[in-house]
Amino acid sequence: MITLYGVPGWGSAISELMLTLAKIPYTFIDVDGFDQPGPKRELLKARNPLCQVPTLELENGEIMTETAAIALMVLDRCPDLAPPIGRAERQQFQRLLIWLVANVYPTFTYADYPERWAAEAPEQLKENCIEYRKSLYLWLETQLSAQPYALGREITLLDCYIAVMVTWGPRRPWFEVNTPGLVSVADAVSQRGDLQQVLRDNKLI
Ligand SMILES: N[C@@H](CCC(=O)N[C@@H](CS)C(=O)NCC(=O)O)C(=O)O
Repeated sequence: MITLYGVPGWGSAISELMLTLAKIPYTFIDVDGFDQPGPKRELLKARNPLCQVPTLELENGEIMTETAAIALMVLDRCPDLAPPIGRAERQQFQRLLIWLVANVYPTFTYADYPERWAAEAPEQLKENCIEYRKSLYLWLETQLSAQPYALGREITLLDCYIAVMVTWGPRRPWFEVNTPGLVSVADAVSQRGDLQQVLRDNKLI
């Protein structure tokens, strides 16, 4: 079985939603506190030199990290969780999947630990990253033209990002005012019966 190292509500929640949608069983190891020195950090660092969650240990003992790579792995096992090949929505799925991890996710890397990257002006870096992230979410909102999920009537792995990221900064009240489409997608995910337990475990509902 897959072992998933994570923290409830953090990026590991994105991969938990993906695995749950695909009905792939996993064991969750809570590494809360891993971003500070201590045994949890050592445990994670031995598996992932970047010391980030999610980190997965697969059935064959291999390590898998990066939510987008995890999404691709899940799609190998459960292709229905992306639009079918040949449809325009599939290209949009591919584009937005990589766009999220290439652009939005790094704003957390820098804003969550600004002192690592700008010891002289951490608050400025944090503020700039958060403003940039808002501009990214405003653009993402313009890409939504379907309902109830981001790419149409069927859920895709892209929706897992939206459901979790809407609970992070700049926080739900900002999303409600500025990106109601993203909130609507997150709410549609939250209402799914097959995700209730994992959503609760991650304090997403
Ligand atoms: N590119 C990675 C980013 C993962 C990531 O940044 N996770 C955050 C938690 S939500 C983390 O572990 N942060 C700790 C750190 O970067 O030191 C992915 O898509 O999985």
